[in-house]
Amino acid sequence: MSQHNIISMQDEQRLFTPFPSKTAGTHIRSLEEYKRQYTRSMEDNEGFWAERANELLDWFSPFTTVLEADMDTPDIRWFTGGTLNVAHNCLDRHLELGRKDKTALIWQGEPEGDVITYTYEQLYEEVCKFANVLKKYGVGKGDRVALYMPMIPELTIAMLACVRIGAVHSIVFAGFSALSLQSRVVDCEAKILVTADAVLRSGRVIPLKSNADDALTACPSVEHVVVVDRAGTAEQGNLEWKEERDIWWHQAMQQSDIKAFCECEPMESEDPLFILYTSGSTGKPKGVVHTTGGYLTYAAHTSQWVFDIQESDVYWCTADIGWITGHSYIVYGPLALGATTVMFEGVPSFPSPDRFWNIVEKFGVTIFYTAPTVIRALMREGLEWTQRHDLSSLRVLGTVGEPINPEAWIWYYENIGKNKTPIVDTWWQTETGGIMIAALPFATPLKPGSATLPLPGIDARIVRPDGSDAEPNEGGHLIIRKPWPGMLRGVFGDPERYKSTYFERFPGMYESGDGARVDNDGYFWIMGRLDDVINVSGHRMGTAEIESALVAHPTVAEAAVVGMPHPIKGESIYAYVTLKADEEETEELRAQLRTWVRKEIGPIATPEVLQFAEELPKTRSGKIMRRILRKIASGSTGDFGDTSTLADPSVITELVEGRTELT
Ligand code: 6R9
Repeated sequence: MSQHNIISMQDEQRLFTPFPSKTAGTHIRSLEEYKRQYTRSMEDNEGFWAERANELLDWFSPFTTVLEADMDTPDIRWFTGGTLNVAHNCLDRHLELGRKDKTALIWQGEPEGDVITYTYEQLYEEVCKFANVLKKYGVGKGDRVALYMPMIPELTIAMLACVRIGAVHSIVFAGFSALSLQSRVVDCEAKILVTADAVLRSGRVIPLKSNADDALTACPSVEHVVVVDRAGTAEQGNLEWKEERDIWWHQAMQQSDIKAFCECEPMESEDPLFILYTSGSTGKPKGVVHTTGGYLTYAAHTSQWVFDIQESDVYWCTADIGWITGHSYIVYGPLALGATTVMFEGVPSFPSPDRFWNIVEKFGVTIFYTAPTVIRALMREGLEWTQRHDLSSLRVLGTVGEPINPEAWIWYYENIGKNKTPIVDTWWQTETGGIMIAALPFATPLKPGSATLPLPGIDARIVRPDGSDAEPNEGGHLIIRKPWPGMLRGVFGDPERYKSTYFERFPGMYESGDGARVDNDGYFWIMGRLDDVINVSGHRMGTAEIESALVAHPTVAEAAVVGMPHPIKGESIYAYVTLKADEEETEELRAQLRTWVRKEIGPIATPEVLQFAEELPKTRSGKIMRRILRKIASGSTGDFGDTSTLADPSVITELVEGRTELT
């Protein structure tokens, strides 16, 4: 995370006492109640989670054991003996609970007029139909289905259809390239890929199926591709079609044998639910595996307590479903609670920077969850955009993805929440399945820039490199000591990596990879990643991944990638590239290399700055000294600390000069 954030956060002293909630509500309403719940959850951890699992979910058969856990192997099992189905919990049971005609999903397309609302009954029917389509094309329990789709209702429908029949979905963000898609599809051996002809973004039509076609040239497991007609590009003759492989979504759904009823597959609590790939510090993205009973309990539990979702709420999380935030807080959490969830296809700035506020006003959104990068970008646009809209429906605001700088927090609080709406800053990860550290909106006093306190059930600590407890205010590794139901259960196909990434360094604990400190009041201040992962606009990018994309280019000999502070994105990507002998450092090649990365991984991985370097700073044993590269990227020209292990100290001077020439 950027330096200015850390500094301003260390000085942050403001405290905002909680507001009384205007809704009656059954959830936690005071700090005392939070403390009582927290203490109880630590003393009787299994009792606490068993109670939540039974309160929140409908089980076909009750679980007989709450937890079997070995954090060393690791082998974690929650709610064994229990069977359930996630689609049943998100849809079917609500039909009997009087929510048949309640709006489950409000979809706002990118064009203002494209709005579709689904009642719980309508969503149920669509999901049943698509589940039948999947079955018809050979998908069964345990099979993987890859979803590479825009933010359209068919994505939510496809997810729920998969889990209804026990298939495991693996969603690949539609902004990823053909190659990124390919490596994920190959890794999880998906049987079917669901995609769309194109994505609508900022008024443009961006082809999507053509990427899928490119990816599938080397994905032998994929038997069929289901294609949603989002943009009508086929009519313009712009779509390649493989008759025996490709199927139109709308045609498949209209077939006479596709009924609007499909039995739910009873799943064991520990049956896999989905795989979601996320970047790590080394190698290829990891397929994080989440399982059925624990994940859904956790998604529902955190949705209820952190967002205070009530029956009448209109809840909107602005994330893309291609990331974990969308999985847990657009789809599974809110629908398990029977809430009304909003899904938006577009971006905050198109056609104008008041798009979000327009949507809040249009649908009377009461709970709004977004990312600091969005807040910072909209802050820059000025208040004329927020003042145009009636935002008085809002009662809870949230943020996620990266630390929020106090300035952005205060802007959000004053101009969106109008000084009367709590902000929940939620710290969590793809691996944690749901929110871990966050305020409870009508209970926790807030400090701008702090994710505040661990949720009941979560034993979060800061430890030193040797595993001992850090003192208050001492920065260290953020770890979790007790298992929790939403935690990952594996890295798909790679048990060794599962263990070594998360459970090896600190025995018996889950290692998050984040640095943090806890202040004298027990508040957590997240300082960002401690490993080689960059957080660009709230999205995790592994430096190793970008480096290997760069060195795959025929002109590149060596590459090193680091994060650089960025006023809106939090961090952006800074790449140092050494060319092969005889290659020339031209502006054209610089542009080519940036485009290359974009094509290899996707637009979010494009280096903001690409500096040619004769040489990289290395130790005598040949290790690149990233610490120095990070310093130069952030604009510092002196004080490089201990450079005695550098093989050739003059490299630094050259790099600093090279940077100055760039800017
Ligand atoms: C949910 C999500 C996880 C990483 C995580 C941390 C950063 C997320 C944060 C935050 C400070 C917050 N992060 N929320 N840092 N404050 N409220 O973003 O998952 O994409 O896996 O990223 O994001 O560094 O380790 P994921």
